Amino acid sequence: MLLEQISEKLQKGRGREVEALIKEALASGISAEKILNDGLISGMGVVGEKFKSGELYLPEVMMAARTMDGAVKILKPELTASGVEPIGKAVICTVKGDKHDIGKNLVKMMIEGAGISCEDLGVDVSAEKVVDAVNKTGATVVCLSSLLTTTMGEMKTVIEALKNAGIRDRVKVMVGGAPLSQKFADEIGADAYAPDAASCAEIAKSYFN
Ligand code: B1M
Repeated sequence: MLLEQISEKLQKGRGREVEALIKEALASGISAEKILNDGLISGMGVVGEKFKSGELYLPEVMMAARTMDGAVKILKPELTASGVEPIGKAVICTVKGDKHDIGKNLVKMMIEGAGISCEDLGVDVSAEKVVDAVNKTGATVVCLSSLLTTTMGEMKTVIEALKNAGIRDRVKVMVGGAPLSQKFADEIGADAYAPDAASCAEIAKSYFN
């Protein structure tokens, strides 16, 4: 019931009400993972469907996105471990042309929660910037996010740029985002496809064992 309410209020962009409901849900013993998956992410899914069908417009989607940001901040301490020595380094970004960052931010949070330090390059990031960041940080995992069918191809551009810079073999390239699939990841020569933030953190962690 509380999770349904969280989903519904998120769809309406009611930030304060969502935050109060989340606190109530946590206090009643519902896990942060369940609130994230069955309340917030499922609510954003409905927003996407309604946007597609023309029932919601861009400003309403932006309100929901802002609400999601605030909600995730409340859950962050529950979802991440702190004070642990990092087991490795990753860089993460949303690829060039794409400004969606909610999924990327969740992935970053879960990766850090798995004990991996993660340099966030932000959104709309060129392949050259990814190469620079790998060289500067010495990261051995690169996480790329894309939410648009029109920007998925940029992931291949990043992989090519890593090859051209002679550092492809030094890094594992992981890709994710709603329009992606394992098939696409295989086609572009990525090392892994992660359908969600939790599995991304799990796969990334396995590279350091
Ligand atoms: Co946009 N948008 N949007 N949008 N938006 C989609 C993606 C869309 C599917 C909506 C729709 O039509 N149904 C559609 C894309 C259609 C297509 O490509 N075929 C779309 C469109 C068209 C657009 C614009 C072009 C609209 C316009 O301007 N006319 C525009 C593009 C701007 C740009 O990027 N250049 C645009 C803008 C926006 C807002 C700014 C309003 C806002 C983004 C706010 C923000 O991110 N700060 C927004 C939103 C919120 C969405 C929807 C509704 C929700 C996305 C989201 O945050 N989901 C989305 C519809 C949908 O996806 N159903 C939509 C919640 C999030 C937790 O899930 O990001 O999938 P997700 O992340 C998951 C997994 O995918 C995975 O883990 C995450 C958590 O488990 N994952 C990774 C993600 N990244 C990963 C990286 C990894 C691993 C796993 O690394 C290895």
